Amino acid sequence: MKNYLRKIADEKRSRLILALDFLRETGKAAPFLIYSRCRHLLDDLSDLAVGVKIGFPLLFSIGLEGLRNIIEEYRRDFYFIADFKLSDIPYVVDHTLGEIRNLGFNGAIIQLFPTGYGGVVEKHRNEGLGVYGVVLMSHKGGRLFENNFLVLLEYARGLKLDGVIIGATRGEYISKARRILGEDILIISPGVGVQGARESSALASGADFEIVGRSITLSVKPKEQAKKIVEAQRKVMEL
Ligand code: NUP
Repeated sequence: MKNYLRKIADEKRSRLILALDFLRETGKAAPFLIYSRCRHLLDDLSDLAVGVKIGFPLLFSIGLEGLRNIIEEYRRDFYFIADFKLSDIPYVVDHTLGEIRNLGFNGAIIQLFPTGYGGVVEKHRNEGLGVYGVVLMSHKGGRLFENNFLVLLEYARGLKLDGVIIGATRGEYISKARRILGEDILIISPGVGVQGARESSALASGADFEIVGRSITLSVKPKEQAKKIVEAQRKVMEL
């Protein structure tokens, strides 16, 4: 499934994944208005963003049917990643990944620290769902992740995940992970913009994709913001 992500990335000459969490109207406007703002944003970014990452904020804004419709309408333009921070017993994660695939998502992010996910990951990867594991979060104070960085990374490698999540704010860890993982497993980095990492800095450290949310979605000029980020990425990656 990650081949589809790579294909779109090459076509668009971009490494930008949009975190579609909050819009300027979130919490103030009716679901149908948020839904229509999402569509406008995705239309605006269709040449710039490669993927769209969706989690609880958008689910609570537009509901499951809203998500299903957005994915159905834009599945030819974007790679859709579900980010529901799964960290339950394998049975429940297995069920949830199945529902995520039924909704039309191309990939899903799971937490790795519960471990015990070998069979579940293999099953869903075989059925065509990309699985990405959190190795090091982007926020300050993720001390337990830091202390267990190498253990989580080795676990991710053993699971043959499609990719790992390492915060863009943690450039030195991205470089370390790249050296250990080689080229087979993608490194996807959130934390660009509002959380402090500069656009393209994660790519320069060795990441494959950057996840950007609020600095685009809350901007009054989202397309210009996205363009600025993608142009910086093109320079670093010589796209
Ligand atoms: O370590 C992580 N940091 C992080 O910000 C793992 C994540 N999945 N995210 C997600 O990336 C977070 O849930 C949000 O959807 C996005 C970053 O958004 P923003 O800070 O650019 O608005």
